[in-house]
Amino acid sequence: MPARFVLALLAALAAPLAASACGGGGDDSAPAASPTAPIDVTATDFALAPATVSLDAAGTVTLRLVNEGGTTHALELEGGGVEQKTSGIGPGKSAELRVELKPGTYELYCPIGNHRSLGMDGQVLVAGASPGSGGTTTTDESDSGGYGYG
Ligand SMILES: [Cu+2]
Repeated sequence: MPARFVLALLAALAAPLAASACGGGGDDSAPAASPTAPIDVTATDFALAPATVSLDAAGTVTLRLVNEGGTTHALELEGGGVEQKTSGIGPGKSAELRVELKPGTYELYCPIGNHRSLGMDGQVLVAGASPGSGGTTTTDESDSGGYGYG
């Protein structure tokens, strides 16, 4: 098989994937969030960003905690029988938490000290779950039409 034909074939196979991943924008330089890509959660003193992570499908996801604070932080995910956490992550370091998620709402927080009560508190919404109790009580209709991954 000529090499040129193989390349064309690969391009044809890859095109639908690229189109669905970036919404047909035609720009493959911007990484689009997908269920298999790590989801970055940045820790600072004392907040998580984003505090709310919305996923449009259940499945296995990797949450990556990036510690941009000045003290040790960690990331814990809890809910629906799941409870997993990273070990303590020093300033400037990161760690990944691979979790199997079902549709629903999970708590996401820093389990170190009283960091959660200081503001390192959030949630993960899977497959269209509504924000649970304790979250911000917005009645924003803008989240009905899709999910912004920034
Ligand atoms: Cu912390």
